[in-house]
Amino acid sequence: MISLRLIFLAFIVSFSATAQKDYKLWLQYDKITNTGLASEYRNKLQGIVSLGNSETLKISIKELETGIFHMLENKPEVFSEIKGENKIIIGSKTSLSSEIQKVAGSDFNKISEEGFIIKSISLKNKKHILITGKNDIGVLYGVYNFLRLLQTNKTIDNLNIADAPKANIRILNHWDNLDRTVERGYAGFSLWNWQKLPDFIDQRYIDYARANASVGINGTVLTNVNANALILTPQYLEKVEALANVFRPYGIKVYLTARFSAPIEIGGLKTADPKDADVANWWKNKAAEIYKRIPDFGGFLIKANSEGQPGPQNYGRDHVDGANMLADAVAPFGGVIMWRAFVYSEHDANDRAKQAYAEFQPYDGKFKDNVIVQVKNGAIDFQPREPFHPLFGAMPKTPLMMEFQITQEYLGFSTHLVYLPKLYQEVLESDTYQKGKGSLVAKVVDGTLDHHKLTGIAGVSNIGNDLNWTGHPFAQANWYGFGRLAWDPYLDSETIADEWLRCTFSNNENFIKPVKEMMLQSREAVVNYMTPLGLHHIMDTGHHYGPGPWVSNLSRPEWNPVYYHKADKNGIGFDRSKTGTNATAQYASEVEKIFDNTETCPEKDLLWFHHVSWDYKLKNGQTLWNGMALKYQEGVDQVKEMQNTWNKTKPYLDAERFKEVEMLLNIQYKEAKWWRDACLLYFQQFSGKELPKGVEKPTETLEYFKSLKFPFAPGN
Ligand code: BDP
Repeated sequence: MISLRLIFLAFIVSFSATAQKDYKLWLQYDKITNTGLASEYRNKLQGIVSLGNSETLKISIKELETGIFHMLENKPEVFSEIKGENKIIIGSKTSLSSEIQKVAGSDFNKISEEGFIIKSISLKNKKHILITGKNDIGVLYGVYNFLRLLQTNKTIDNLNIADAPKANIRILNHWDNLDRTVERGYAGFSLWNWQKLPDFIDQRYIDYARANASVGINGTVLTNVNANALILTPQYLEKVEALANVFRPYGIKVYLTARFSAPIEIGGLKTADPKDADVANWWKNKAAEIYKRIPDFGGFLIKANSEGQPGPQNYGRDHVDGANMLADAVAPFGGVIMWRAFVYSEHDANDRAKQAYAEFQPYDGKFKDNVIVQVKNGAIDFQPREPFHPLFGAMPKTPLMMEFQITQEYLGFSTHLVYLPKLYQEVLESDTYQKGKGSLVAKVVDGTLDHHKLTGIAGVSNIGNDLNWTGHPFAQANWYGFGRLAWDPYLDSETIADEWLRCTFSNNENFIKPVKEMMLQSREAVVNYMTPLGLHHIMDTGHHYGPGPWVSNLSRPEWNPVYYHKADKNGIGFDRSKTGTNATAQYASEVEKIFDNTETCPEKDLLWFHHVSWDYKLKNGQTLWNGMALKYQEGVDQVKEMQNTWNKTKPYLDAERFKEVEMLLNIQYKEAKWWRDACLLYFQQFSGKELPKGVEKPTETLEYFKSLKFPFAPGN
């Protein structure tokens, strides 16, 4: 009996240890094992001086206390005035004495409203560390950055850091429904427990805010872009208000999706025509009602006339009419309208990749000042690889906001380890040539290219109520990395991976080096085993789980994979060059020239822009068929490599997280082979060629792969 109880207790203890590690994300604050370093830190961090007592500063103190307590096993004392030496002094600019202001003086010129300064200073010959900003939120950002220095075992001598975000709106888009299902969510149900709100504040909301603030995310759209108007009713607004109150001191504004037909559905009007005075008034009153509850409400995100959602076109109006009407409603309160450019229509016979540009580009300069157009990173839909969206660089008079997908709808759900900052970086570094060489997408997004003040980066959240938040422990890196890149779109994804690994797992180089390598190549691996050489959208129907290149029976042509790969006896690929749909002409002429010609088109994008024969010669001398088959094999081999790497990490981390990732990599390996075999067997029907040497023979038939059905695939 006793031993049974002991076993049970041991189970509980180990279970909660895993849960805690997974749950704590990158804010582990593990004990610093390098004893020399730890004692050095301890000497230099002998207390906290807080110059102010706002909620945000209280959070800053608590975070410092928690971090230092766990990392150095030393609870720092908190003072309200500067005494002795080696204190961490925190406070915003106006709370600093003139003496300290003088020391930090010119650094304030380097930062914007949300920026921070971390500086080693000397006051009356006593050394201290100052963490400040123009506002308290800058102080909090500084505190998280300072703690990261400790977490990553960096020196804290001669600190002189001044940093500020490059985009204003750094926001998560939750595709969360009011019934708590999450569209394209693979990490459980929605965090928002609408039924218990507003009275029950789940600790999760607070930890969510901490995690976001620690990487500089300052906004959250709580609801799905496929919106439900009920969120705008008092019953729900009361709950939204409660969440806004939790997030506010962390610098996070709440936004909602606005269903365009809400005036009819919840307002009792006969129309939602944006030119109708009653409709415009309804939205004005709705905005006033929301701002009364939530004075810092961010604004609305709108998906209109896209995939069946209502919009201004239902009334013969256009996107500008719709966006500007809503912009007027929120303008008096400083609100913003994020209007999505994700549009395509089954009634438009044009190449789907061209439709958003065709529709939106002519609107350039026509939106009100508080409208920002939200554009997905590529012209189709969050594929493992897409060339950058041609709207970037084509609407200089309109603020454009980047929309990345963090949740892995098309990248293996939360079972595949894919480090997405690599993808984000590739897009942000792309050159639009809008104003000649160097007109990077990042410069469009941060507003520097066209001098826009309203700027933003959105990420479709991968967060749910799973213990580890994101389904896969490594998917936490995608949340983290998104935040870091939204703060600074010029950061290197390798640096981000390094930071994240150290904060989440260990500072041991024997762990960091190989695992970082593994993360960095994981994105190329998924491209290889799913959609090499520019293939895209060949995932199975609806749920997008697993391969489905054969699917051809969906009602809308552009929902069928066959529309995208166009495989036939002559070859494979979508001809978007001059000889085809001429989508290449939507890019600046320098870019157009590169993409238009098979000679200059990067091979990674070849089949995105060109239909080439099975015998087409690739740069490495292989025929296209052989090269493609070898890429699929390479993807599988890369996952095998990832498994080998992971297996060697066992000594460096807790058994539970080791095991979790080990199991997930096993699934990924199985599914990579599934992708390879299913796609190659299917395309082989057209190429009529043998698999080249080096590619493993499929163990199942094409019929078998086609017969697989997943009626309950998540996120659908
Ligand atoms: C697609 C998703 C769909 C979303 C849509 C969107 O399959 O669930 O509603 O994008 O972004 O990727 O609106």
